[in-house]
Amino acid sequence: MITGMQPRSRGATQVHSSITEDDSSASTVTIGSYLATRLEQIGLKHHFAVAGDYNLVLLDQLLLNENVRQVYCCNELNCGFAAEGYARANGAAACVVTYTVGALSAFNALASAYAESLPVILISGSPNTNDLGAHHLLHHTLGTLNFRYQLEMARHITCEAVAITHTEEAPWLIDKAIRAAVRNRKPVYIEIPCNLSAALCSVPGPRAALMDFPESDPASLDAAVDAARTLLRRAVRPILLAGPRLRSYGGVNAFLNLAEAVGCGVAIMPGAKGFFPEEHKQFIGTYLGSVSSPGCSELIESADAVLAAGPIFNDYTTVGWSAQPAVNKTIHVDPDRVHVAGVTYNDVFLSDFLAALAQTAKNDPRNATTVIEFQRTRLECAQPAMAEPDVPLSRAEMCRQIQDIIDPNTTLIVETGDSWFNGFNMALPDGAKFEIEMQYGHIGWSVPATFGYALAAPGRRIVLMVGDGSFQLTAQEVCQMVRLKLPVIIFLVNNRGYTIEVEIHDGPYNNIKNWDYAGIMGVFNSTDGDGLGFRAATGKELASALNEALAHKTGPTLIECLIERDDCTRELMEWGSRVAVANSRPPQCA
Ligand code: DPX
Ligand code: MG
Repeated sequence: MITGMQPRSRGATQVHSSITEDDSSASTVTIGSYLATRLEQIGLKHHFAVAGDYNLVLLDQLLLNENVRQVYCCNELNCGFAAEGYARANGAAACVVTYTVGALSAFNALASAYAESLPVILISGSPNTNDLGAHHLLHHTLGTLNFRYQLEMARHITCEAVAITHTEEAPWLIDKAIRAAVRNRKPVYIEIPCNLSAALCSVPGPRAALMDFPESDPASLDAAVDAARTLLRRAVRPILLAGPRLRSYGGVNAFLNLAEAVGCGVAIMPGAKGFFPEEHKQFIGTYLGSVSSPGCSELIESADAVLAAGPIFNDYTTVGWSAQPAVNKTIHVDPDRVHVAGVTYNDVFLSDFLAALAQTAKNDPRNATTVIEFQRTRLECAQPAMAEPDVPLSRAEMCRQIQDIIDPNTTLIVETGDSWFNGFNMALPDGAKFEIEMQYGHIGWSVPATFGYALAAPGRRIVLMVGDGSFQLTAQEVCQMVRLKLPVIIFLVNNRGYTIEVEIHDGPYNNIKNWDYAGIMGVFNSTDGDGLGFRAATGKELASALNEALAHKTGPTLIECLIERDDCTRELMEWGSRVAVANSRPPQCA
């Protein structure tokens, strides 16, 4: 997979490609073929697509490259989310849609990729270049003569948006966009007119040109490392906190090295679950203010130095602005700058900073105070007891059984809703992974994202926890898991409504129409699919469905878990009430 912001040499060698860099036997290729080669060069084995007449020739061109397989989605929102999920496992992704009717739906998923720092390349077909100056009204547009609006809209949700209008410019513009995505770990947009996809342009150059990561400013890096080292050395009770941006910006390994060099307690933010081994002796839990895992928030809040690597402190993660380490004791490591006790060091990249600080910290005495305190004060949580097999299924029993199937090869994907909190409480053995879309929080994200992730990680056991309300947004993408025979296990939590919203602010709008979720698999199977659907109303039924799911390798298994509407986590209730208070603050007088 591709990882972000690696030093120059490492970044270039991590890409897998079957392409030889100096294959210059032909001097021209089609623009579509150029694009396909570039996608292959940055490590993609698949791209996602929904067909439309503005992109059909482009899709033909992309099909000619057999190393980057074309995968279809039911709609463009799902197509974008499938790519977003693929990028989580593979490091980058691409999706191809048609003009406006397709692209505007995909924009929502592209915004998710922006918020979650994932390099997703959205490619949209667009009108024939001859129509631009010919005063032609075109289908799939706003019915005006303006064909620039899509590009302009894309600029707000990408780090680079380009529209190809001439063949000669195509290589430069395609490279400009792809390089920006790879460097910045953000989505980009490329618009290709329908009559240019098969037009000729120059052959692609070496892939290294796409992977030239910028380096930190040496003086700024040294100053930031010195300041951070001083703060950590002076601290009696230092803590390290892993944040959600750590992986995107290539800092996971350096963070582990730093943690071991400093020797202190290490917590994770919920969006960083899986970025630090939970079985590590320095691990002290998940920090989420008053709903942190036992013993964790007390240590963070009483620490005198907190190094937060790639954190996102928003209203949700600070639990309605009630929990955030004080600036004067925080080393806040952003993707491209570092703040030490309120002083900002610009042009310092996260992976460079963590690696340099780890190297320096090895020369300092280790400080295990917060680890020792955690071990002294932690509450030993009792393993939840198995429920009576025939009593109605509870959330706790559902989670107990899901926990049992999480092995080192599992990726647990959790959707917005109480599935977040159920997921936070799961213990991850070393090797297990966790995916969450906590910054953007678009319900329905998880179904197509799981589809994309499963394609990119074929050897892993993929487990999804998704609520009924979320599932109703993007349910049809399960049919693509059926189509490609992906053995994903889906726990569909049917609590008859938007329970998280019930906890924040209840009303009739939180009730949803019930579906026959288990039965939906028959619809998707039709005559040729092999998905399984089960409904579990008791622990015994869940255990039996789970056994079938684990043995089933030729398609997804959906297990509808029937839960009482108000059977939610304690953490959701506490978090929901605090977020509700923050949301309802009256306007401040000037
Ligand atoms: C909404 C949310 O059933 O989960 O566990 O029952 O809450 P829980 P469900 O999937 O319901 C989800 C629901 C309606 N959020 O509780 S979290 C508002 C919302 C959003 N994204 C979009 N629309 C509305 N987050 C696209
Ligand atoms: Mg629900």
